[in-house]
Amino acid sequence: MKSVKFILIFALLLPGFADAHGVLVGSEPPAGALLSVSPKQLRLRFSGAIEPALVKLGLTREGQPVSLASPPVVSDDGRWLTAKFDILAPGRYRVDWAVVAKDGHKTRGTFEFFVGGR
Ligand SMILES: [Cu+2]
Repeated sequence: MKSVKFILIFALLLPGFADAHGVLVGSEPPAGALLSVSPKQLRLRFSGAIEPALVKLGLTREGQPVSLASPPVVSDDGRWLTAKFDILAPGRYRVDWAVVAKDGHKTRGTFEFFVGGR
């Protein structure tokens, strides 16, 4: 009986956590990746649908902004954010993202990946 109570409380404290919020659940390339060749695009996967009009995505190389080939695109289901860019020179890249989930929650984060090793 105790364990049932615990599960119920847990469920109430985290209503739809995995579904509703714009939590980053993965990316291509993944955080910390060491890539031997330039990726053609960057994809971010979110736990819930995000608002396409409120996406902020920045890419920098060694602190210098890298321009995207076109504005980032949000998939029809709202869970993928894709940005394309030209060939990336070797270096350390940092991705800064900020999104608003369909339920209004704002999330943001940052991660790095490396092209051409370190
Ligand atoms: Cu939410």
